Amino acid sequence: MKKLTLALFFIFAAHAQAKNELPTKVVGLKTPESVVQAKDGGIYVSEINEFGKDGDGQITKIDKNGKISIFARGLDDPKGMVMMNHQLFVTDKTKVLAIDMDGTVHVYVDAKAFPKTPQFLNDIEADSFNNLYVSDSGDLKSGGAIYKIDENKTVSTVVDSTNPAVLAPNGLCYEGRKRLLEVDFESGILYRINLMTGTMAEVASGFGGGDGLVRTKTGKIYISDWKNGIINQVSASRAKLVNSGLTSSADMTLSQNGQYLLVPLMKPGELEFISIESAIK
Ligand SMILES: [Ca+2]
Ligand SMILES: [Ca+2]
Repeated sequence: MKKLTLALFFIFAAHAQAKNELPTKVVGLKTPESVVQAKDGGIYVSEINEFGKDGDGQITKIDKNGKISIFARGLDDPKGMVMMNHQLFVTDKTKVLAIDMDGTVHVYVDAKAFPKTPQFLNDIEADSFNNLYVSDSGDLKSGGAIYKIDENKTVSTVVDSTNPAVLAPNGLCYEGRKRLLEVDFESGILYRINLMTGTMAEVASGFGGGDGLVRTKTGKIYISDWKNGIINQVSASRAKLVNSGLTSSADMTLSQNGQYLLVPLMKPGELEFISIESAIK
């Protein structure tokens, strides 16, 4: 605990601190991949730590007062996260975990529950009907899939690589009306998937190593590009650059107040807070 306090700290912008707002940066994280902010303001960050090493992954929590603690430990390579019904759901290699709000970790579905053994579970999203959606990025170039996990923990295939548009699905975002947005890490194409039929329609392209996918209340869509360290906005059917100079910008989220993109920078081990207003140039 002492070590963690020393290793991790906030960097506040003077004006942000005065207004008791979010910090601008958290440093000292261990290969952070994904972040979510709960309704109570608590921020959870998944940390892979060493890639491919089991047991060293963890979830760090930053509470609304800026207090940092390890929320759950003993994970393998945790990645995407989503809150649903007061539990935090996390993808971890070939399984999905459910973590109670006291940090107790349960296996929600294991590798055997999937129609085909997953290779690289990545993002996870919830709809308003207690269903979860998870992307399998395959070998990060091809062979991926997207699965649905219903409230009875039955796993079914939404799309798989029999569809040539499916290479390495990564970021997911439920749009409502049984439609799921998905960005592919290999092709950099944003798709809208009809969850009733499994059909995929191209929305926009040019997102490089598309990773985090965020949709604001007013319908603006932002996508982080892990390979190029940039953030784009969807503008018509193209990628429009809104932020650059990042490194391995991974699965970002929108702050609860809608004013910041919270962006994990995987290799530098940082969580960057980017004001939406400053992101729009
Ligand atoms: Ca690990
Ligand atoms: Ca991801």
